[in-house]
Amino acid sequence: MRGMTILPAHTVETSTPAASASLAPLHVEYVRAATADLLAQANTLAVIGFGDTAQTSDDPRWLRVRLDADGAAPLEVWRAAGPVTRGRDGDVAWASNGDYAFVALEVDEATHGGIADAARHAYSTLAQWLRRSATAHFLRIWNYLDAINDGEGDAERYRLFCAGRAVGMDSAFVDYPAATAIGVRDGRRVLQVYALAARVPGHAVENPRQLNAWRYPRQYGPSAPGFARAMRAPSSSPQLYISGTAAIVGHTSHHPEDLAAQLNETLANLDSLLGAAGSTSSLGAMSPLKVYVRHASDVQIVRELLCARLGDEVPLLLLQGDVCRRELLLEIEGVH
Ligand code: 3EB
Repeated sequence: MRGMTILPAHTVETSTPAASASLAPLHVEYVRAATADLLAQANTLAVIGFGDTAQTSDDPRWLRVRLDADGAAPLEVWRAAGPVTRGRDGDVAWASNGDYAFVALEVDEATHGGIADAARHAYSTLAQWLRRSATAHFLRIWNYLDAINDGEGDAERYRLFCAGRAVGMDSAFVDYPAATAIGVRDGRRVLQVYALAARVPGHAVENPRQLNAWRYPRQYGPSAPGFARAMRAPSSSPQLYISGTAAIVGHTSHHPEDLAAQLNETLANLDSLLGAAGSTSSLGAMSPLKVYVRHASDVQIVRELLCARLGDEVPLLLLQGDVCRRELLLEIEGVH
């Protein structure tokens, strides 16, 4: 978003949880259950399925992400305190309990002349929806697009996506939210964007080991990616939404082609991020992590290495997905 007037208010955030914190925390977990049973619960804000799960629903709270897991994936469920209302406004599927909202939409690239304009359209549509809602503040956004690394140089699809996203972000984005952008490989040129928003703004957190992504130098593309390394929720107990985190130190990818070294660097980045967020606990049973692994053949070894480093308590969801820089073999996100 270089050259634009909207800049995040925060740089490196090191303070303890803010006094404005006020919402009951959202509950995020991976479960093995029937979609219909989860959706039957009045406080269910979203249910996300992965890969070619047989489960499906017309409910706006249901979303399928087109990434395969190692074996049958659990469902990701978001639960709010108190009853959730839901609906569709045009292409936007939404659900809200008044404090938090889940919003999702899919944009066909062909109807927008490509990935850049599809991203612009997705972001301006979501921003417009949020502005009219009780939950105007983005906390966390996920972006899934086909063939993310196709195209050379500034014509790479990820860079085009970043350019369109930068245009589509408007005043709804006072701070950049935490985010994920991952490539799917099913040949469907449909951009999928979904988000968590809140009635009260969160606090963006940056990572002292990493350059703020929105300050990445020109070599990574004409539009720097607009996201924060993490977002502290405005919740009554501390909750951190961690962006996709990879083996980037400063702005440079480290250990190209070395899976184990990238994993260690990524874990060092996560440690540093938790420190910057003022977190007093390490990753554990209450820290569901999602791990994107570029090569299906690496998934099992990544699971083993992670269990060895983090213990068996941390809920892990491993997905085969393409990270936005070709040399990066894995990326980890999560809630803590
Ligand atoms: C990185 O640190 C790795 O463009 O929204 C991670 C999380 C990454 C979010 C995004 C990109 C995005 O730059 C890539």
